[in-house]
Amino acid sequence: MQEKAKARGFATRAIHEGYDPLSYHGALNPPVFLTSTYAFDSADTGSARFAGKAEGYIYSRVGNPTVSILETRLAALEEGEAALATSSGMGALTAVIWTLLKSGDEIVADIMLYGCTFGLLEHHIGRFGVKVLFADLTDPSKLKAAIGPRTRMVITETPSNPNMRIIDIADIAEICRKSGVLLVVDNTYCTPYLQRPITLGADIVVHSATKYLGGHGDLIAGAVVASKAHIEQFRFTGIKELNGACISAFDAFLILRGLKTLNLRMDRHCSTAERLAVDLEGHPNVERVYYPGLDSHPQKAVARRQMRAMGGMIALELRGGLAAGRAFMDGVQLATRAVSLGDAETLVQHPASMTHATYDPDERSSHGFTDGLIRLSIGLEDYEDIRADLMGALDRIGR
Ligand code: 7XF
Repeated sequence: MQEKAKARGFATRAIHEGYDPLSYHGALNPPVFLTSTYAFDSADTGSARFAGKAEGYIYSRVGNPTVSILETRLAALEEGEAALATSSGMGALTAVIWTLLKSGDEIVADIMLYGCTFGLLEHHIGRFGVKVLFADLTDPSKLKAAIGPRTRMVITETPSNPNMRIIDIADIAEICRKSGVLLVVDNTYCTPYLQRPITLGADIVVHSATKYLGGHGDLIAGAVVASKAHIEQFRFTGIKELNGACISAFDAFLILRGLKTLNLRMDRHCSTAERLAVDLEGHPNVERVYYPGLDSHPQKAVARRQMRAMGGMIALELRGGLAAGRAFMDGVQLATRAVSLGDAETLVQHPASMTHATYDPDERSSHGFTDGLIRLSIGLEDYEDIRADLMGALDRIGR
């Protein structure tokens, strides 16, 4: 299966992997199995399934045929052995952490993470006896220094939400491997079309499928891709008994639909963002643009090595800081003021007061992002229209 999956191109896998219409009455699209439970043909069958001695579905918290198709497809796209779909990106991450760690264990995490991932690690997981050290993973020597005898897991995103730092996955994977530590990479910003962390040495990939994988802003979901053995544990311990974060069959169907156009959408997000980053950098009211495709980005060489294209997310700081940023946000007319990302619509938000409000002001400065930072998720509208909207809002600041 893996060999066959790798032999086919990305788009072909995104459209076909894991589903044969002829096994479902010829239906071009997979059926949505809206069922919570499954009939056993005998008491013996039921107990054998519970004991893991017979194949077959038991209950939709641990498996559902529509969800299985999505899981097969995601594993093929990430080039991992297996996948688990979850009810949210946070559900994916907590299934991994709660399954693998116990009191006394340590995590090393990059200093810049999605706000609720940071909230979990900084404010909550300590209550369960798990210690978290934050290190700037753009510098691999800092990772080496942070790993100790109790470290079990390293967690990072690249590019980091919201300020687009790039972590060299192959480099830190090598350090993790030598130290016997698991590397977890949140691949939400890139999707497997732009970057495949497992092929670079990561052990576990997590996603918010709410974003580009679904692609249409109509669902909340997540996923984990890892070895078969890990996925079994995440399914039967993480989801079944620890967090219960199972995905609905209908959301799995919507993601399968979204995946059919993932490469086309990503190409468009990336090509528009690449042009807009240059335009924004040239505007007199812009202090700084964070986008790995720009020559001004400090880790552009690493980005070019590990990413197919530079993604659809841009962060920027305006001359005039927070007040200018707020005026810019209020000045857009086509872009939507909203959190989340990866949708057809261009979205604009203010991390310090929205997605990353879990970082207090001191944490924001020590973890390296400013109160004035504005984040853009570049949509699929015509480049000229997005450009006119963003440039118009920039022109109007302070007028
Ligand atoms: O649980 P979710 O599906 O919302 O996913 C959590 C999550 C995990 N990893 C990354 C890199 C994410 O960006 C997210 C969700 N981020 C949204 C955002 O940054 O706009 C959430 C809106 S508050």
